[in-house]
Amino acid sequence: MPFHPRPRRLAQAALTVALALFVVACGNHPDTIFHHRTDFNRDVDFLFKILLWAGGFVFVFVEGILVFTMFRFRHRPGQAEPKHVHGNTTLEITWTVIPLLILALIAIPSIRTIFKTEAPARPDALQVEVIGHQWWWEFRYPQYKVVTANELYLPIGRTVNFTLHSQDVIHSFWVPGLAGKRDVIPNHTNYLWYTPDSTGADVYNGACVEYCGTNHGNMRFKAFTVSQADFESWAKHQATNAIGTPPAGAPAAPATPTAQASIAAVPTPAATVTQAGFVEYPRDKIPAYAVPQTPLPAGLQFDDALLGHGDPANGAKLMVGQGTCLACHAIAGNPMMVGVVGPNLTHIATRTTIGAGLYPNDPRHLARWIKNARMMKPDIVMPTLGKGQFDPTMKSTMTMGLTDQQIADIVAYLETLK
Ligand code: HEC
Ligand SMILES: [Cu+2]
Repeated sequence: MPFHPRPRRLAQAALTVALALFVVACGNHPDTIFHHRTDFNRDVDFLFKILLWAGGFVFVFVEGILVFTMFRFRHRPGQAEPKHVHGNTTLEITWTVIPLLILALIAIPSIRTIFKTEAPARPDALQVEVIGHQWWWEFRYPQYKVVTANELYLPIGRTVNFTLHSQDVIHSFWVPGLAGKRDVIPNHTNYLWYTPDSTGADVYNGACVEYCGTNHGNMRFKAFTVSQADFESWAKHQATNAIGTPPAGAPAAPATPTAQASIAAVPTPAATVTQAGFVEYPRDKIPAYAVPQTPLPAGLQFDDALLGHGDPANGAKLMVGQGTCLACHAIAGNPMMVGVVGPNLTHIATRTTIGAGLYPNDPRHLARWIKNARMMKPDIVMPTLGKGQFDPTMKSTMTMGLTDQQIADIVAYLETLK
């Protein structure tokens, strides 16, 4: 039987697919760029609409003339060949001037928006340094002396000026719900500023959008927009040391303790004192779209019964000892923990995710992360540390390594770093 393509059926199917894509793309997805939650997105949206309408008008007009011509001047039986014409100055000027006007119409607001968004941020802006690492984000708030990772807090109504650097390769920084993307380039500083202005606190997903290696797709982050008061409170808290904060009334720790003395003084979980009210975005208010759903790798076992009974004091010791965590991680207040290779862990317990937005930050995930981070996120710098674990990057088995009990102790300690 010969094959008869059915153009009408095909056209119907194509239209359905196109409509479905349109609905998905323009729907109210939380990560859509069509949110108007910053001056930046509003300006870009204004441009987008001008382009859409101007382009739409040109399309309908040109196609209309085309279709009209096709029917009106089609060949009819017995018709003589029409007259051939060459050159028509009026027509040519007209069809040069009209596109010129359309381009001018587009260019003026485009250039205005480019100049506006490329201009330096207002001097009183909140400064946030963004440092891209393979494959996580470092965030620094120099005005508040805060260093954190993978989770941004932004005050509503205050302009934030991002200074973008990369530690290694080219990344790109994007929170679609808040503003456009901007490249994060080594040995070069880029800037991006905008003012979150949503009426309520909100959570946004961010991601790296410039291919940067194996885990490019696992280089995510979150942005929490909160009230200015909550932001101040959060920042004040983040600037404190979660460890060794003297309980109310206790004498302050010596300004420059010797390394040995401070390790001994480290594990005082009960002493985590929070003067500030707002410490983190309430976890029960985080919408589902901002909670990571990455499944745990099959074959990575951990004795979960140990969790919740770990010894934080021993965990703190392991981190600067056998665990080797000190080589890469910093915990403010512990002079031994000053590593800069990995994320700052000073207030790790106030973050909702680990591994750059890949997993929820809870004891189950933390324990497995410490046991075999490279199974959780391939080829990262953080080594496989669990005893007897196979390191998929080194292709070797850890004979020394940490036992589940030791890992449970470390988790217990990390959980105190509120
Ligand atoms: C050789 C360096 C290195 C060592 C040693 C190391 N880490 Fe890491 N760690 C990293 C890097 C790099 C990351 C970020 C990985 C990523 O998300 O791509 C990380 C991520 C983490 C995270 C998640 C942080 C976040 O905000 O996402 C935790 C928790 C963590 N490490 C704990 C530990 C503990 C506990 C130890 C010691 C038992 C340890 N690490 C040893 C390099 C290291
Ligand atoms: Cu990246």
